[in-house]
Amino acid sequence: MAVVSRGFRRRREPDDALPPGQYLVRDFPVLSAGPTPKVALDRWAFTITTEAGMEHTWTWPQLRALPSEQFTVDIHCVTKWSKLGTGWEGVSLDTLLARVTTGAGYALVSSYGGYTTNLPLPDLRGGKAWIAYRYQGAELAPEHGGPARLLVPHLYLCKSAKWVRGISLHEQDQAGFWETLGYHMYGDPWREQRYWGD
Ligand SMILES: Nc1nc2c(c(=O)[nH]1)N[C@H]1C(S)=C(S)[C@@H](COP(=O)(O)O)O[C@H]1N2
Ligand SMILES: [Mo]
Repeated sequence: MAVVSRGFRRRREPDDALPPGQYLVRDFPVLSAGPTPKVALDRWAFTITTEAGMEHTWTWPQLRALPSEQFTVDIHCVTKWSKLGTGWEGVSLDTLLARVTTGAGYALVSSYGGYTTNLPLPDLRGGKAWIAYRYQGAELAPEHGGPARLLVPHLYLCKSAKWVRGISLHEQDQAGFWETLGYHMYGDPWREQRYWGD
């Protein structure tokens, strides 16, 4: 390991970690398009539905029994706040999708409460997306999506559906809630894809 004196140590510049147009926050803002739904854990289920209509469902105990990962990621909201180094625990979508046979290219994610959001299926694979149920060492708070939310931190946070209920797979991309209202179909923070046409 190189020994570098304090004066010469190159500090991590905020610009390296912050996508264009974003600013840092210390708190964790809550952005919900409606009320926080109450989901009893004994009635909670998560379902992946393929383009052929095949359903794969996990109950809460089944989800929690799967191998989980702890991961630290930066999150970026389309309304321009970013939070660096947030710590989570959850099940990788790779683990869930391993059971699923599909040739679909797109995913439409839906939540308890009715929220939806869309993204390409490859963005859920390769260690880039999780069903997260713990945040900073505690069970995920209801206002942040507890009992479980999707977390896809390489895209704007509107793709990270709180109170996630299921994912349906499709051959065509279908706009979700904010995407229908003019937000970007893909939403890459590093290319500042906030709205249609960005
Ligand atoms: N179910 C649901 N998920 C959602 C939303 C929502 O309104 N409902 N808002 C999205 C948006 S636009 C953002 S920025 C993040 C906010 O997550 P937070 O409230 O935990 O900060 O959740 C996303 N997931
Ligand atoms: Mo957002």
